[in-house]
Amino acid sequence: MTAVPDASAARTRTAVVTGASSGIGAATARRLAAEGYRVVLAARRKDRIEALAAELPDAEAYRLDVTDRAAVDAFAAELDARHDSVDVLVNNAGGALGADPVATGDPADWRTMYEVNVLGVLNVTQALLPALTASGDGTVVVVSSTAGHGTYEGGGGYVAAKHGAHVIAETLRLELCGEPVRVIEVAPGMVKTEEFAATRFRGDAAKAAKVYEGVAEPLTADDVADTIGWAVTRPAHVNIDLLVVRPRAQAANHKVHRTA
Ligand code: 8X3
Repeated sequence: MTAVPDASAARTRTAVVTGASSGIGAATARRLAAEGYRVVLAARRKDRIEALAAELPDAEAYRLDVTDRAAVDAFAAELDARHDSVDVLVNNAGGALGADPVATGDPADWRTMYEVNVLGVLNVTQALLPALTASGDGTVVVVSSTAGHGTYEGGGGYVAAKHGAHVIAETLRLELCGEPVRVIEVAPGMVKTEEFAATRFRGDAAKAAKVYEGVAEPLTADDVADTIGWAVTRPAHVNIDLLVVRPRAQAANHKVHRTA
């Protein structure tokens, strides 16, 4: 594995990972811990992140709903009060609800997806930006999706929200040009995690399984964490603007090779 940039410096570098209770978030927390970061695991399910934190050499769990701005501000204030540095923020919390056509999609689902995938990223990024800037070498990662770069039938609200996450990354990078903060967007395609499709289809295991049916090797959470770990550990002057990662069997969101 590659070394954390400026690994010769005495201080330990800290990475905050949202949505760290499972899937890509948990895998990213493990990966950054392996790279030598102190990891702050943030998620709604405290039992899960506490269990993961206990496995890692230097980690702590913080119960956080990224859509709750007051809670996010309190989180940032607590890190600040402890004089904790924040060197890396991985905005991973997000998800899909439903796969209905635009004609029949539930506006409540669209709102929820906008809140977590867009306003969640905005909340945590705004709250931690002063600390990231003060670190002198900060990195903001936005885990978007290939759904942030193209659309597909039934994608509806999720595609709209992930386009929003992509726009945050693009705009923030422009606005921070000249500041010591990189903005990296990682856009995964089909990733088989225990929860993404199950959540999207509200626990309907058959519908969730259909997403990956006949796909020999969808990406795993570790595959995506590997790309995040790589991008974050490039030298400070190297900004990986956008990293799109898909399984070989998926040439586009609507073009997936499936065996019979
Ligand atoms: C997940 C990719 O194709 O399910 O972010 O929208 S997709």
